[in-house]
Amino acid sequence: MSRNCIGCGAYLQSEDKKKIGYVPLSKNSDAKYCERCFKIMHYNEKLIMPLKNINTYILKEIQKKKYPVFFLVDFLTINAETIRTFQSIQNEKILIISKLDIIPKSIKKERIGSWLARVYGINEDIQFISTKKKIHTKLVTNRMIEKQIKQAYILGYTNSGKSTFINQMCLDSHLANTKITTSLLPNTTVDFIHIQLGNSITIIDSPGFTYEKTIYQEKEFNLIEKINPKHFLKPITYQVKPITSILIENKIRLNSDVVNSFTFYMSNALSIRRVFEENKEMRTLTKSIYKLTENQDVVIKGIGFVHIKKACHLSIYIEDNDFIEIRDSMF
Ligand SMILES: Nc1nc2c(ncn2[C@@H]2O[C@H](COP(=O)(O)OP(=O)(O)OP(=O)(O)O)[C@@H](O)[C@H]2O)c(=O)[nH]1
Ligand SMILES: [Mg+2]
Repeated sequence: MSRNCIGCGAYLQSEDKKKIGYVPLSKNSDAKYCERCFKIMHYNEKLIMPLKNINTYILKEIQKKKYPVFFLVDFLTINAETIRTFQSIQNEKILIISKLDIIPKSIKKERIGSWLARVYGINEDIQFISTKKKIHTKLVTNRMIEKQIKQAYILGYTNSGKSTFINQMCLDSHLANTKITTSLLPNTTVDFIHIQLGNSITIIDSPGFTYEKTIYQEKEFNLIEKINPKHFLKPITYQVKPITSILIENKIRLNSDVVNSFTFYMSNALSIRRVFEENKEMRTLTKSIYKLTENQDVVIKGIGFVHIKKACHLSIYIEDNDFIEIRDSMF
């Protein structure tokens, strides 16, 4: 009988250790979890399975069934790519801003809603949740009951908190005692997982959409962990002059041609420091110059954004321009 891992959704197999769903033959007959999930859960091992063409696979699958979609995006990963993916979904859908607990208290939810409509043209219903703080974790099940929906997908980019949210739904409902694997690293869930909450509701967890490119390499576990904030964000402001630049993790350098103010909205675990513009240590990065008007944000895809107060010519040194997006600020 074919079985899937209840932690990540992979089909359990004992043929290829390097592929998803592997479980040693000796354990195959009664295993519920694959070896990778077992190691992540019990030994906190850092195991990433790169998934090929996952975005296309997800979009194709959800089109077949047309079930409603609850799409999670956390505050720091609202960007043109994540929103484009949300907008490409034809199913009935709701945008959920997850990890509400990391959003600085100074930013009001209403402001985020109107800004999303203005900058990204989001006209759909938007909701906020925090699984960590147990805020609105019954939102999906309540909606489903109210609208008599029997099946729904939980979608979102990798690490947006889908599986953690579903595990909480199971705890809340007392109707399913299963535990999906969650972790700080990307691609934890590798296939769809159907969770039956009692007789009337099925929640479907999904593999996360992945970015076309990422600023970290596959094995930069330390950096990947730092990017994901564990607590609420403390925005940090730097007053800058043209002779100084700000360097983020030796990967991105920002320089303004006028005296300016940069406020960083990204994980406080990341290294952000001042360097002299003449410093040669970043020679390998490519420089591009952007003309910014007053109060714009520079988005660094997958990491967060920097609020730039004054109009300027902003030089950005980075490995690839695709990580950068300039947008009107919510401030
Ligand atoms: N601060 C905060 N962190 C959260 C919250 N929900 C989930 N996380 C963390 O976000 C990380 C990713 O969570 P997952 O549930 O594995 O994310 P996912 O969307 O299922 O990721 P994939 O399976 O890779 O697509 C984990 O380290 C979680 O602990 C939340 O409400 N607040
Ligand atoms: Mg998951």
